[in-house]
Amino acid sequence: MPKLRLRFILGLLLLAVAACRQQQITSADIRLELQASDNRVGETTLLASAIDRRGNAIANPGKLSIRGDMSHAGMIPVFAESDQSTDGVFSLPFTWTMAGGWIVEASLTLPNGDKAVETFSFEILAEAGAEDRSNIAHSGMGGAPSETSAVYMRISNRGQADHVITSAESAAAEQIDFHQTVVENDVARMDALDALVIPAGETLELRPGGAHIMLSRLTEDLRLDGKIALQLKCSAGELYALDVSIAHMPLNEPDDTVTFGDLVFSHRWARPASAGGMAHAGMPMTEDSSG
Ligand SMILES: [Cu+2]
Repeated sequence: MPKLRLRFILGLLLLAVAACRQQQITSADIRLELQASDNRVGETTLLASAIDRRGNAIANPGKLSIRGDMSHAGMIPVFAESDQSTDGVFSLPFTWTMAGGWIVEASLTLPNGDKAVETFSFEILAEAGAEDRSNIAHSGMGGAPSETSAVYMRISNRGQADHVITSAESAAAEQIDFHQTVVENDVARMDALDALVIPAGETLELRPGGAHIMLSRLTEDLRLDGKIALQLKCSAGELYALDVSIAHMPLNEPDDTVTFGDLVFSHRWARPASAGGMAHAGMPMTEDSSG
């Protein structure tokens, strides 16, 4: 039967393709594995390997880059990199800088230039005996990887009196808080701030690893290159309506300066995030999240 013969030839072809691929590994042939030696705040060793289709670690698979981000968006990412593996296992020193949910992205660049990228989530516990160091409620922090974001900006006070911003609102998030990242003994934690104070004649810079405006329980996706509206309220009762650009990192010299009385707002940006997660279930679709 010609049909059977055709199948036989196809089978041979597939075998030949598979044989070729084992010599020239591509990202489609492998999956990445990642383990941490310790899941408490502090130093750890990440063990990573590239596994072939038969379940074996591939020797010298290429160069591995690691990026660790906290689900809590105000934190500075932690990086690690290595092109040295032993019996196919990379061993990378890494630091969990804070307790909470982490997303670790492992990116392997193969010798042929192909990239294999996978993400892993970790739940990191506080150091032994230090469980109550953070005064932030962790309710919104452990869920889906990106259901929080943080807003950063510069606020300059050109006046003679201090200004105090007491609250913030946005249609993009159900909960908005002011946070301050504090690093103590090489370990970062979050403290809640009652208000943002801009002393007379000074500039307050909200930045990753410092003070920031935390957006929790997002109601819409914060898409790269998009904008959200944010309203800040001053202790004197004034409202400052601002737009905030969605970006991965600080924008260089943006032309977004807005002045309200003594206060000058500029360099406003927030990290991309998706509403996702359980909190979003049953929410009406917005124009932005329909795509
Ligand atoms: Cu925060």
